[in-house]
Amino acid sequence: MTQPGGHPATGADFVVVANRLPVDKRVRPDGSAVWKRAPGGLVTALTPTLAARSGAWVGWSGVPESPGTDSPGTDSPATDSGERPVVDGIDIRPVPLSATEVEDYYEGFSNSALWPLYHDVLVPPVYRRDWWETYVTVNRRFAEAAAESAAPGALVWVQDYQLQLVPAMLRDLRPDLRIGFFLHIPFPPVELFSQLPWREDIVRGLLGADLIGFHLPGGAENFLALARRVLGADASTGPVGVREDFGTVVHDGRTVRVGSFPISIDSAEVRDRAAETADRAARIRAELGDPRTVMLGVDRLDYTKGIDVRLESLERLFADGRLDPAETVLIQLASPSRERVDSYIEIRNRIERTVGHINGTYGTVGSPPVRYLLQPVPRAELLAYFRAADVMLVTPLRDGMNLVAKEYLAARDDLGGALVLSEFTGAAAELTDAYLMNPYDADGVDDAIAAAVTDPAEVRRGRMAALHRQVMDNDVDQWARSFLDTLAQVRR
Ligand code: GDG
Repeated sequence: MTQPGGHPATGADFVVVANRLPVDKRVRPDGSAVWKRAPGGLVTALTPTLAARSGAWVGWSGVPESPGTDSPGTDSPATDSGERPVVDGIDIRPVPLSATEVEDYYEGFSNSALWPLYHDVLVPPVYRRDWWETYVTVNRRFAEAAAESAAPGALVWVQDYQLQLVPAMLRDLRPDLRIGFFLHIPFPPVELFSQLPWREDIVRGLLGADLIGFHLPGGAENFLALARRVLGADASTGPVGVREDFGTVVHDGRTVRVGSFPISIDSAEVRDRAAETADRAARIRAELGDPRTVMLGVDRLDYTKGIDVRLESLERLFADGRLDPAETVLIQLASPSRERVDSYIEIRNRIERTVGHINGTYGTVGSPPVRYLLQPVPRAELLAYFRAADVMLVTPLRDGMNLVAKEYLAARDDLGGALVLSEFTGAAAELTDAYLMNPYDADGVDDAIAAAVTDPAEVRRGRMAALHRQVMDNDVDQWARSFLDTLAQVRR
């Protein structure tokens, strides 16, 4: 017997659990739903694995359910007239969230407590018990949906900070599963993490996994120290199997592996699609009046991304006469994000004030030096901007990895351009030939940007050749394989 998804009634062999589904749900006026594939790095990376096995994806559609369908539990996980969608061979398992749950679990606990706590407390985290309680409720709903979706002995891969309780909840429900967890954002040191009133619950939640992955060895080390401190667990760093950068935690009679797996992008796809945008890239430069230097920033509008850092540096470089505003344009593409969270409203206001100030002071009526877009741009257009930019500015105050930096490098198989990169990104650990800088050191930021603009062409080209090769040699497929191969080795 098969379910609507075409998979055996016993479930899928490989299940991804993530806050968002890899598809967007559109509701037609007649109330019926259409699902559209939403392209993203994770789904691209996992599609071959999902298609090769019977794969399912558990996640939220991005549309809050109206009251009345609130908290339906997992007896009726399908939200569309009982029919579960299958998109590109992936069995889609929607987890419904009410509008209130989106506010408390997603905007509240995930993005107003965990996100700032894990990013160096750049803004003060807000710890509210009602948000925490909804986080627990929603994590349980995801765990139940995963338990229902998985075949006996299946591999389940849980993603990111919104779902840190799922591994332990899922293990309680289904001890037969092999469970992996990957954190896409930084993992903070014990001294910061200990602020969290529910710190023990989070550590126990994560330790339900067989394998916990971070981008960097530093995140893994922070977690080991935390497990030792908070639970008194036996946690040690050291090689496990063939991997050097691994540690283990012994908890509840099980050995949990902890390691680093730096994520990447579909490098060849980015390179090939970007190469097709040469005409559009030339037109972008022409539309700007063919300035000598085009600089580019591409970010979700987030206070972690240091958009203010690069704008303030540009202003100093103009004021000090190190860059000429008549010959320089900065394109800042900012996609709106978490727009109802206070700290996001504040950073947006700050950025827009600074853009206005720079343009008011250094622009002419026809040519403001900063071109700022507060809207997502289509993928092909984004790639054309990468090809048009002489200098890419990636200046976060803290970032788990930063895929934009890697996408820019993959897009530049012409070996043009230069990358200015914050040391406080995960990407900096691998991209050592970039113009690296400390975003807290104003002089250092100015010097790095000035060097990226003025260094001789052969120096810039040499750096770009090394960086482009680095990204081409380390793609997202390797990332996924390395995590899943390690997880598959876990023996019960
Ligand atoms: C989290 C971690 C980690 C951006 N604007 C547009 C657009 N984008 C795309 C980029 C890139 C993605 O969004 C952003 O990825 P990042 O990695 O830079 O940042 P986060 O969203 O914060 O991601 C981060 C990541 O997870 C993966 O583990 O690297 O550290 O914070 O792919 O290209 N895409 C389009 N239009 C835009 O305007 N089409």
